[in-house]
Amino acid sequence: MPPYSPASMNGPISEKLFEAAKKLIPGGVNSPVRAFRNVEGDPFFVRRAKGCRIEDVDGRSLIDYVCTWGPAILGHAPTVITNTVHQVAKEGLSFGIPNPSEVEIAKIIVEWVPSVEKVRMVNSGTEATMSAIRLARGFTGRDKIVKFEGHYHGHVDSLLVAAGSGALTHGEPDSAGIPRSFAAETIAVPFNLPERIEEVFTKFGHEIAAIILEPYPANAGFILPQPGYLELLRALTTRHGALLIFDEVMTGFRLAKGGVQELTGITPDLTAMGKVIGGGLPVGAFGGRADIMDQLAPDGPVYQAGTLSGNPLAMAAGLAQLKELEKQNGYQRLEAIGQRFEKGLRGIISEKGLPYRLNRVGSMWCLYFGDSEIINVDSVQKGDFEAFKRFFWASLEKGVYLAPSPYETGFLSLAHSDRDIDDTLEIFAECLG
Ligand code: KE4
Repeated sequence: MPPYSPASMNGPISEKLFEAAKKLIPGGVNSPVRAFRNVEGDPFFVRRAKGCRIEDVDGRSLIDYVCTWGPAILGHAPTVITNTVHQVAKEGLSFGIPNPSEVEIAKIIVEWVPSVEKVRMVNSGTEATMSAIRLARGFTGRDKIVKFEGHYHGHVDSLLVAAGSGALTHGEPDSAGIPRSFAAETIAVPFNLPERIEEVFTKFGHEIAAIILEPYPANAGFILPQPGYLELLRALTTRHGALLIFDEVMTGFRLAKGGVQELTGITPDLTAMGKVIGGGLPVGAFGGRADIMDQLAPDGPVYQAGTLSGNPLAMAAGLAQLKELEKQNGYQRLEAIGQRFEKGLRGIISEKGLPYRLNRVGSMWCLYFGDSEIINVDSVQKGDFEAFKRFFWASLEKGVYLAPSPYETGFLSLAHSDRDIDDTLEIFAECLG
């Protein structure tokens, strides 16, 4: 087993920057998962990124499988987006007044996502899920929200209960600073256990405003719903007059034009979106049934707002990305890239007789260092995190950047060529087992 190295591998400029950053920014980072705490090292700093590669400030070039946590589906800094942003920026950066690109992106989202009849743009995935649950509470007049352990919906007070992603990393599933009264209105249950969610609805059905979930949970690795489970959630919410909210901030526009709801044919009442629709700029969105969305101000009583919501630059970047995905037949090509990656990695695992599991759908994947069936975050936590850490550092040392946590999903982009995938698999063969 190659020993894993602490971040002594970071170059001198990264080290200096991190020392300075820690004096100015909490933990030296603007988002906790970037702090490399789950791999017990220090983060490096990036100077530039292009295609499937990132270059750190000390000149080290890495093949990137994090893709800025999902948005870089075409790869980093695609010319079609950077050229568009340059052009549009000359006309203005933000107006705070309606602009044509807001209508254009809303049209595409409504066309692509089966359940969305109306959509509102915001500036992050967190804003999207926060607004969606407020809207669900306003529409139903109920207070309780049901979520699943290990599902992460951004840092929303009501949803940082038994959360995934960075919250798991810091071993504080429930964040400090959340009033007990807030957490009391959130019911967290294990995913993929039908009897548990049925119990909740038997007990609280008439008080539940909505279930919110990641339909393919991607903040505790990458988990798939058991057959019939999403259908059960749809039936329970319909029967009890609660709403079904799909958090597709990660999966939306990544796994298909219409995300998981297109792949599964399950129609939620509301959908939270983000990442890919921003083309790398800050964007989120939430949308769904018109009768629900019309409850939003200024037409309805549910208030929601944002200075930079729908700003022309972010809309232009998102539009350029979505149109290019369609033009390049992106989802089909991503599936082919995913198949090459999966076939190669499965070959390595079986050749070495490693007790590991690999989940992949399209361009999202996760390698689990353990052989228990992965049905929810409890099964993920049984994994061998030491083996993950060794793999992370060994891969980084050889030029492959993976998410610095076993709770995160890996991504592929249209910029990952056959050569990049084959080079990566060669490195994985050296670093695994
Ligand atoms: P943002 O507020 O970070 O834009 O989106 C929150 C969010 C909501 N819903 C889902 C399913 C998400 O995955 C996210 C954010 N994803 C994490 C990655 N696991 C972002 C990385 C980070 O926190 O820095």
